[in-house]
Amino acid sequence: MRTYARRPPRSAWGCAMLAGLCLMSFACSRDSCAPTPAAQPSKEAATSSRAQPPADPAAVSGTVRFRGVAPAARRLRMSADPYCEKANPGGVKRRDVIAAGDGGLANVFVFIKSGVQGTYAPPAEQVRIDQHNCNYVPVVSGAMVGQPVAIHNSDATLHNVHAMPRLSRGFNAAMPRRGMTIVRKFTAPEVLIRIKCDVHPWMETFVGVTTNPFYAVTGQDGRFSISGLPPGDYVVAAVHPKLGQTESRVSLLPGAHRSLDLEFVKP
Ligand SMILES: [Cu+2]
Repeated sequence: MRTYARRPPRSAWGCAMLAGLCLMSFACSRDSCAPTPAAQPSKEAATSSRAQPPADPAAVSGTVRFRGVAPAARRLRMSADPYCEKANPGGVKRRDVIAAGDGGLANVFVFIKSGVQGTYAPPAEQVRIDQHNCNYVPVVSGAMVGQPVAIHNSDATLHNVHAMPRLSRGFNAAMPRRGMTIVRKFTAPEVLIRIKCDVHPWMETFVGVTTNPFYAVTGQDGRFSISGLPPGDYVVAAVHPKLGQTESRVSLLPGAHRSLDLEFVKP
């Protein structure tokens, strides 16, 4: 099982500064989720709502599957940039929907859409996204509100990183040299934020930004695992950059390890 889940250090549990953002819940359409602002909490309320590590944490894990006919692979035309063409001898075929033989779907952002109580501080650990051989790696990642997102250029060519969030401030940064890194933070929860390259139109990556650490990204087998959860009733949502969203409810008792499978159907 391979996920890209990121967890904050234990010392990061609880936050007051992010209380206003953390108390938002999500309202989702097919393609994206936007937070529904809650009433402004008082300072006392913010302090009292800090989440504590659960004594007997629960977990939910399973597989996201795709059922249907996946779109055909597209051949990427990189001839506009000789560096990219040389870095990908023979060309590249892009598959927007990557499903294993049993339907396991890669690159799905799975998160707790509602039901999480209290506030969580973002970890200091950077989420890393690389530009390598004229593609973004990984395709989907996750970050908490306020967590540093480092975007690196491993290529000896110009990339232009263009982030297009709806709820945070966007950015548009030229990265002309190999070895450059920019670090940015998103200030509001949003699933998913698209980041593209203005030089190479095939380059795009997606970041799911949440107010808590309970998320994961499916690997090639479609598996995900979210652990460390307090007991509660949750809505678990899965968002794929091209297929939209699906969700399911799950109730977790203390220490429970529940299995949950999610499915995208495309006739
Ligand atoms: Cu580029």
